[in-house]
Amino acid sequence: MSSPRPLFPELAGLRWPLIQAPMAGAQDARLALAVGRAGALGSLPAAMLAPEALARELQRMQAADLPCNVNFFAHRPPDAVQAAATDARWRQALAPLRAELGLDEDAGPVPASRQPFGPAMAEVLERCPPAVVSFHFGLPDAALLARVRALGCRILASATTLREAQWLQAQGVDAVIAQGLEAGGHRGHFLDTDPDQQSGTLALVAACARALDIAVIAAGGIATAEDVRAARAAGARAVQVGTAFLCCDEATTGPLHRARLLDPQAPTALTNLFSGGLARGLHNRLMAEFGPVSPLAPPFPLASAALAPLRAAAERLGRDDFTPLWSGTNRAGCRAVPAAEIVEVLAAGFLP
Ligand code: FMN
Repeated sequence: MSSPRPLFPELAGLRWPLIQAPMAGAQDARLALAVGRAGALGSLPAAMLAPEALARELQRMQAADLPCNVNFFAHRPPDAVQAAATDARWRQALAPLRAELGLDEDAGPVPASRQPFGPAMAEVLERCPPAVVSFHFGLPDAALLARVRALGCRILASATTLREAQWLQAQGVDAVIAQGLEAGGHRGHFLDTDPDQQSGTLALVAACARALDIAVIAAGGIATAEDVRAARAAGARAVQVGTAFLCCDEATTGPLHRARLLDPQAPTALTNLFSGGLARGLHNRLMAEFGPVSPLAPPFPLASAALAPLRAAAERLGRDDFTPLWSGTNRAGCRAVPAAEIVEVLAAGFLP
């Protein structure tokens, strides 16, 4: 049985053009290693890691001699004055919920948990360059991007519209991850931030494949071999899958989150409440209190800091009221099995 054409020659060792989506907060190198051993490309999400922690994770991948994709955010942090004002308003809005849980002391502002790619991370990559680097929320500035390119890493970036994909191609990325509205976690948008401007995965992949000269990777709602086949028929050279890996043995997804993912009836929505950025997750109490999208939430990534004590207190009581339950719309692939089994199911979509 012949393998499909590799996404890049450097990745010829991969059996499948299948990328396990980087999922900050839900995985570490253990999942990426399991996926790599099963013949697909494992990813290391770096947005919530300190540089030294990323270096340790990368060494685990390199010790196993497996290629990997290291993923960074490339957002522009909000200015300090705007941040302070919106943070104070958000804390005030959360005060009744804090009181309900007996958390009457507000700890006050804490540093943002998600940092954009910067010089310290570039140094880590220079010490142990990965095969692939991907960015979410656009790209870092030209000088930083040039440092990554100089290492010979293949560069991928998420696009939620054709316009974003064309902009990324013009900046010289090697492939575009076409992230449809079905996708779990944060929208990677950076030019077209209104979800009404965005489309489902298959329509976006088809538009990108027609208009671009570089490879298109489909992301969003892909959970079965049939979904893989549909993405390829629309023009995708590879697929990136997140939600289907969230319940597998090697993911670090918490028990409350896992339980909700395995409930086929649970609805998802796009919400800005948990970080300030629009992301798809399962409905929970916080979304019911404020509506999934609220002008009270401060800009990305500030909203999560004020929620952290509420989340921890509710989780101690066994409740997911304030936990971000990231999920795509398609949970047909979520199973509590080794990641290799998820890879095997998806890989069937690449067979003739
Ligand atoms: N994408 C990133 O580029 N970086 C991240 O750190 C990241 N974190 C995510 C965390 C979770 C729990 C999920 C479900 C998705 C995350 N994503 C992230 C989005 C994925 O890259 C991808 O677009 C999405 O998972 C594809 O849709 P699917 O979940 O339906 O497979």
